[in-house]
Amino acid sequence: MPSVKSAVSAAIDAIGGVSRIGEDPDSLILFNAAFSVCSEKCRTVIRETGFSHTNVNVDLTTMINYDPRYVALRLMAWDHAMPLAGEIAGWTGSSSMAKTGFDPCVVPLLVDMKANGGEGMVIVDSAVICNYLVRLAGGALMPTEPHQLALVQKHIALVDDAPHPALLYDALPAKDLRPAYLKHLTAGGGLHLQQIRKLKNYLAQEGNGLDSHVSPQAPNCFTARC
Ligand SMILES: N[C@@H](CCC(=O)N[C@@H](CS)C(=O)NCC(=O)O)C(=O)O
Repeated sequence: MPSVKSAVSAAIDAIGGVSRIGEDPDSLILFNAAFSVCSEKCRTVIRETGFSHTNVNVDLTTMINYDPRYVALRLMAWDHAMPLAGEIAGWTGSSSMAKTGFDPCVVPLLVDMKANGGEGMVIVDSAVICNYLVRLAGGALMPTEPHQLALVQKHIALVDDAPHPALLYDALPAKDLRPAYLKHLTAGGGLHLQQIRKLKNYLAQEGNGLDSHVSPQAPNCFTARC
């Protein structure tokens, strides 16, 4: 298994889009996408903490989030006890990791290079990342009064479980209910199908490094996605 540090370098080589913010930007690295609600939550919290960090802008429109070098980094946060996204029956439109499982291909993702005695730790899921950052900052962003705290937690859970806009369209192009100007952006077979094609191409590449995670029944598929 590669180190967190080398997995981060490989993912950054694949993605680019690096901005260094503050005086000590090497400890915290936030992989996220500009037009992603989950990413926006994490960007807001990290900004509020005032932590220096490296921001890695993952351009979802190019589907670079399916690159095996990013997926390999993300899989470092998977504890294998959690089902993969797609393995839990029933489509709800929610992208809550707790309810729908671990998705190896999405943003946001945080790396804390100082954690685990300097070995580094990969943290995924926006709610988990926000809670982690708040704790790292000493908790000051969270209320201590129990009812206030419960209210904040309720709001976090509501957002986490709300049907995700990106999941509300395109799985079946005929059910795409978006306005025409947005439909136009993903014309030609549906975003979902384009994503599956991109993923299959990556998985078919020699030495993609993901062999142990690929479905034995369908060798060019992730169990989770295809
Ligand atoms: N529960 C996850 C959801 C992550 C998620 O669905 N991310 C979306 C953007 S908000 C994504 O990366 N989509 C890209 C794709 O599915 O290819 C979280 O809160 O982090």
